[in-house]
Amino acid sequence: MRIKILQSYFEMKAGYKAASAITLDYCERQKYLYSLVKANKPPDREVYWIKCQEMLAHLYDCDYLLWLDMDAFVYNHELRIEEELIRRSEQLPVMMAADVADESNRHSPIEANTGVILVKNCETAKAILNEWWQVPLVYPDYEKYRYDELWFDQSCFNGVILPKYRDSIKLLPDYYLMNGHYGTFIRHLSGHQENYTAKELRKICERRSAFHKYLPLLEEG
Ligand SMILES: [Mn+2]
Repeated sequence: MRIKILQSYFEMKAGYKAASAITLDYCERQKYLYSLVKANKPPDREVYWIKCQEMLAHLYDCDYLLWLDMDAFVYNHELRIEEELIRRSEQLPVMMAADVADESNRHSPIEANTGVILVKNCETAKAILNEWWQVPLVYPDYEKYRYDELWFDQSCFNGVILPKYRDSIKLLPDYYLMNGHYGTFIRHLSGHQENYTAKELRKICERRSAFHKYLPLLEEG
């Protein structure tokens, strides 16, 4: 089984170099493919939307594709995607975690967080990604999410795609496996404050000897 992790950035913000270096090391250790793509801003919407297009473009040389936002990284390098994620996905085309950052920030436990997405290379998954991209073009109520209305792609996913494809999407209530600030396998350091990702990542790297080697990447900003 071929597995690929995909990350994409528009601007290399503080913390992103370290987050991607950590995930690249994980992929080399586990013999997974890894792609880090410099994104172009789409002509008709904010850059957050590129995940739909980038995932579609990468579903050609792998059986499963794992999208990680740039503020996400693999925390536990011993765990394997086949065992921890794919086995839990029940063969469904898409698996995501509930939109919970931690137990004091349970944003929307019955909806999905789009920062970490496991996609099976199949026609239904491609249809989901295509339709997700089309949501603000097809549904007038969602047109505003192309630009400055939070949370862009995630609002469109939860408003239209999740209800429509409910039987094809595994939504993990135990979000902390593949998402959240304290994720046991994958962590997603989503936050509003300036440089939240870099600050939190520095704390994590300082506390774990195996992650000390990434501290210089955090000094560079
Ligand atoms: Mn994120």
